[in-house]
Amino acid sequence: MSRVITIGAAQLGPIQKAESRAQVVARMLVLMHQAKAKGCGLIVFPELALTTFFPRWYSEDQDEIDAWFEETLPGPETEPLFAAARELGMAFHLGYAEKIVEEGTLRRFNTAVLVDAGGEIVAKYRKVHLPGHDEYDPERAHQHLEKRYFEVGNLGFPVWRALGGIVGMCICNDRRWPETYRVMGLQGVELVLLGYNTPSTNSQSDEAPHLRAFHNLLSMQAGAYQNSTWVVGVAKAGNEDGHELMGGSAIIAPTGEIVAQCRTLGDELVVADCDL
Ligand code: CDV
Repeated sequence: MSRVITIGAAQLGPIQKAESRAQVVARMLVLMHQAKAKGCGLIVFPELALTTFFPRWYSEDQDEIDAWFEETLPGPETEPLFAAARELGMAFHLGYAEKIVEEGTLRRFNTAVLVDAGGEIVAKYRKVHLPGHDEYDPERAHQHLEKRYFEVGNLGFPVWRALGGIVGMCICNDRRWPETYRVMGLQGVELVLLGYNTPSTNSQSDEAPHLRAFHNLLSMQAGAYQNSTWVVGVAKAGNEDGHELMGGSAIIAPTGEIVAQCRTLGDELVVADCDL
């Protein structure tokens, strides 16, 4: 028996440091309506989708840092996404910076949620593999301060019975590690959702952009094939304040084949009918 869900991979083009959440959410709503017109039951947005990729900027000012984080979800600026899910009857996956008090301790994570078509958060994942460094590094063309701004995720790699199947999530650098998919594979995962912000170049090596794009797809296609799962990998792409992020957002079948892929570095929706 087939269980088909139509999925939209909603790549976001660049978000500049000065751009507001309201501006970004307006772009996301356009993509949600496009997805609805194409029959999507789920739309997938990137890692840290609501702002520029702020870990490239060093700061010692905690107020300045906290301005990148969400203390509530939905909050006043993100509520329109939840309202659109309810109005359109469409689930969404969203990456964001989470600031939360847990057991009396203030904590910050690089997080993703799955929101169902009723606008309820039904699954939450916190990034485990945090790349980069925790102090200012003058050798780098851009900083990558995830180790400064986030704690390692404390939820493991669970799966959820949702959307008529078994769904898992991971975030960006997690996609490069076989155990990410394997832990979910051993729980029977059928659909892995992930967002990424990946620089097109590495200022510490001479790796060419085409090789980095190959590694992006290699990791996700291998994870899909070796665990017989759909993988939906969605980029935030393009030039953010002078720094290039790769695109290449893709919907990958359990065979390892790419069935839909973005061609631009801007806001772009690609869609596939995914039989779980
Ligand atoms: N946001 C990320 O986790 N980016 C890493 C880069 C820094 C290599 C990635 O694995 O794509």
